[in-house]
Amino acid sequence: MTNKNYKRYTVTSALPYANGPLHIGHLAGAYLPADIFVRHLRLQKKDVVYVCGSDEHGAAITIKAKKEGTTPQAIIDQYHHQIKKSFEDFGIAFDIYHRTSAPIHHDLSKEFFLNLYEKGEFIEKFSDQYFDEEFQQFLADRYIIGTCPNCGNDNAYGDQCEKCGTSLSPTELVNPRSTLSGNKPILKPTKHWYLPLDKYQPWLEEWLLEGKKDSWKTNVYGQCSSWLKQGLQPRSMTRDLDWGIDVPLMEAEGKKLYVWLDAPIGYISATKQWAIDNDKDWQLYWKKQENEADNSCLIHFIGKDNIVFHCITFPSILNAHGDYILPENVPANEFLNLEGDKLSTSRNHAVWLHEYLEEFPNKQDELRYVLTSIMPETSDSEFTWKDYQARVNNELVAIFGNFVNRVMILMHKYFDGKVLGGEKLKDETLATHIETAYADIDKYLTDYKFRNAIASLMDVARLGNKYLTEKEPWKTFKENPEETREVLQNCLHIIAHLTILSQAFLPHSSKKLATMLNIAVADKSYNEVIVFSDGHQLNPASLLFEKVEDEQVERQLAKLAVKKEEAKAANSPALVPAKANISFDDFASLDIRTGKILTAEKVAKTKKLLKLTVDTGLDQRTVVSGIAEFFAPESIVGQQVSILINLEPREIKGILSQGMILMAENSDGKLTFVAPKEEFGVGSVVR
Ligand code: B3M
Ligand code: ZN
Repeated sequence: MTNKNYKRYTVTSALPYANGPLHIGHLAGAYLPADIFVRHLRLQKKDVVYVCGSDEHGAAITIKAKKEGTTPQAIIDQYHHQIKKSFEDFGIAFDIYHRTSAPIHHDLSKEFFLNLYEKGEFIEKFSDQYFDEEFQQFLADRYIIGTCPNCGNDNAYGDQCEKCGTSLSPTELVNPRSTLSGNKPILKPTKHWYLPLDKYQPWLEEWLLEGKKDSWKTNVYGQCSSWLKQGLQPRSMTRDLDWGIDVPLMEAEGKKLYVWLDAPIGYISATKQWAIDNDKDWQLYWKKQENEADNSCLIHFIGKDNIVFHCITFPSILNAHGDYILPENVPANEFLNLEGDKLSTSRNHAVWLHEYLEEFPNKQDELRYVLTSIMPETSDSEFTWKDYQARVNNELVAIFGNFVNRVMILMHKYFDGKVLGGEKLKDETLATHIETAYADIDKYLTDYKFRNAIASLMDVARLGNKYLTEKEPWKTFKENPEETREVLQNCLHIIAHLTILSQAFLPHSSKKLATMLNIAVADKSYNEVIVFSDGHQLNPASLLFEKVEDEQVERQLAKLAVKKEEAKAANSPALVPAKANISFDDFASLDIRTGKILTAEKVAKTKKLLKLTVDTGLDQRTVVSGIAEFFAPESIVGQQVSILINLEPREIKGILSQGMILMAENSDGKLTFVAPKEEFGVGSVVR
């Protein structure tokens, strides 16, 4: 990795849309890895700024507002605060959590647009865009869905297929439909400003394909190179929308900046705001410095659906602007699944962070631990509650917690919790192991291998637990209390190292450890050895981690099952509303009989119609019925039916139809005969 020699770091996590709460997939994807990475840098005393914020523009917001019958402003206010709180609760240590509705962000985004505009970078063109006639609205991005021409996903958006990651323009969708009316949209001309990605392609090939071959993760590099192979197209940077940042041109009244133009600029405006609040110079973190060696190292943590925007579009914009540094790395994660199924906000198949904390109060680190251990670093991975339970119980509780607890209890039992002074571990093997752990964790984190890194942390706890079990200091105390003390103090040193090492991964637990050890550990860097003074008094032992019981797992599984049922009910097409009441006489006037189909044939030149001869008991009559798409003529000869025989005869396609066959239609549009179940004979009255 080339990250090592930088003086300064600018780390970003994807700005979540402020249109819903956060779930475990968000945390595992773009926030937990970044947080660990940043904490690790800070522990090395590096100069780092870590920024994030709510993405408050784009169709994601307006669609949500429409769905809830409220305003975009109300939506972003609600979710911005909820999301911010979840991040705080889980210890995601941003230097600032900003929002893209802030004026400073609007200003900077307009400045970027104008900078490129004045350089003549944009292609201005009128083109035909989809328009919903019923709603009198152009259909940008998520307002239009259709089939992805690349992977066949039926629900690809107008700007991107989230299944295969390809960036699209609406006219590339097969079978486009409006998400407003469901109708097929029409094409209408409108003017927009396009970023000429095709023109930047040669530069991207050099900067990315050649420059990042060895340093970027293969899942990220692979996606980028496949897009570049396909050849890039100009992308419109403006939209016909009424929510977002105004395009700062007179002739563009009513148009807004594309959300994927402004959102990544949100990283920069957040840094600007942070700099104002903290008396810093934001330009050190974003602008090219006179001496290249002084440039900050820019790293974007994201989920895989955001790769194209962070690896192709945003770098192209930064490069076209010219004053800005480019990302050194974009360590995107793949997706996390839940109990064998994709996480889904719309189907409510998720573990929401705020709900988790209601059920597992103060157990942030347990979730951080499990999610880091199964992080979808190179391929999709799977969260299950059983696995959560197993990792908490067998690793955090049985190894880490158990080790710490036994040492603390024995220290109090034998030595009143008083430590003798002395700096070091008096066991060479242990010391070497621990030194290796520091080096391994550093190497893994530099390579964005979070799973390996947290396994190395757990190995230190495992080492201590094993050492304690082998030495059995409780057996030596009577005859050789010196030895007991030495073993336990060695263990205390291991706990001190665990306290430092777990700061990046399990910050809440690290604090608990520090409290037990009675040491101030906040902001301890890796290089600071914890030294106990002579007679240092330990605090009483407290439980570091608690077992997850079977009932808790079952409750979570049951909860998911309920959500699944609710979502099914909510997402199933609405039932046809009830009709107005009729009188009994109205009903009695209907003459419905049992009958039997004698012959059936297709009505020429129609798709839907069958000509039937029906025995009603009273007569044999002709009925034209619209069921040809569901039943082959030969398959229904002999079928019992209910037939309304006193319906006014009607001529259909030149055939006189005398009556109506009763059919039921379900929400899938499937038809079935409403008829006696047993052989019943014709002519019976239905009432
Ligand atoms: N809000 C998309 C997302 O939440 C988008 C990320 C912006 S990062 C600049 O997936
Ligand atoms: Zn696709």
